[in-house]
Amino acid sequence: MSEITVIGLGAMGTALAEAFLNQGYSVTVWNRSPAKAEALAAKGAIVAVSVEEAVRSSPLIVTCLLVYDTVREALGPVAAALSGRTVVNLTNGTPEQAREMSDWAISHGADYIDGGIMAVPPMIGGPHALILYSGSSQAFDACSGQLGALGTSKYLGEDAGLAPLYDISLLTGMYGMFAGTLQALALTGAAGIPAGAFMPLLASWLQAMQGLLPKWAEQIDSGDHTSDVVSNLGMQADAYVNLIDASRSADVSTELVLPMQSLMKRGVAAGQANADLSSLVALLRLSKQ
Ligand code: FVH
Repeated sequence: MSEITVIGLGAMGTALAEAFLNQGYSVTVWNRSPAKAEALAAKGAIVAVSVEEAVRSSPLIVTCLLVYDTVREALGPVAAALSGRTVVNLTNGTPEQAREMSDWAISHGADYIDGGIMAVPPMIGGPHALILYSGSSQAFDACSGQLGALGTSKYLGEDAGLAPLYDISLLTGMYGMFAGTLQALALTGAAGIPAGAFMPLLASWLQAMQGLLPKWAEQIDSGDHTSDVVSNLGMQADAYVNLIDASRSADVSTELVLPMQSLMKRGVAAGQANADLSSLVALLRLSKQ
């Protein structure tokens, strides 16, 4: 018997297993392609020859596979062995998938915790690796010590869908920043400006703009989007046209920037020209309109 089983030894699963081993836990591992377990075996992991053996080896089962379907594919045939164990699924997915997985695991007698990893593999085990959890609070309390080996844990509540909801929302914010960065670099690059020369300015500008976000949260929660600065939506919508025109003149694609313009136009048409940009969030919630 071991304390923790890790199922899935891709880049992330391997980092998770290593972090548990580094904290002195006894760890059983399983991966579809057995070769990926060899390096962990050299570090003290026990390699299971089947998923069933892996599941039966520990009370705490951590899964980190590519997508939810692969988790069900792997665990489905050995569902009976899950009874009495805790499954912590750190595979990326949607809130709906997490709730379905939770119902499925509970129906087989297991406790279920879903997780969202806000880190890349080299960060695992360090304090900057944030791992979001939701699902059974009782099970989370019981294994929070072991999970602490992976990074900083944040438990969000009983609904298993919360961790993926926060995870996906954080990733959405990240991709928005990446999209803007790609556009900015294409535009400056088309003018022959090296990325290395422009990037420090962009990084510090993005950091300065982060200062607006707490006010947005207040405005969205209160519903009062009154603009008390000098950058209301109407002004920004007019200036935004220049982003599009400058890209077109430089023969840079506008595919990343056009959707924001369309939302700004909707906001102005809805009478929100004098409000702050935070007022646009309501227009994205289609069923509320
Ligand atoms: N890597 C990262 O930066 C991100 C950070 C945030 C969280 N994600 C999510 O973590 C999940 C695993 O990601 P990964 O980086 O470990 O992914 P891979 O290295 O591609 O490994 C995939 C593992 O899944 C196994 N697998 C795939 N299909 C099946 C299947 N049908 N049956 C059983 N196992 C399967 C694969 O096995 P193998 O190809 O080695 O045999 C790997 O173990 C993921 O949800 C990220 O979104 C990572």
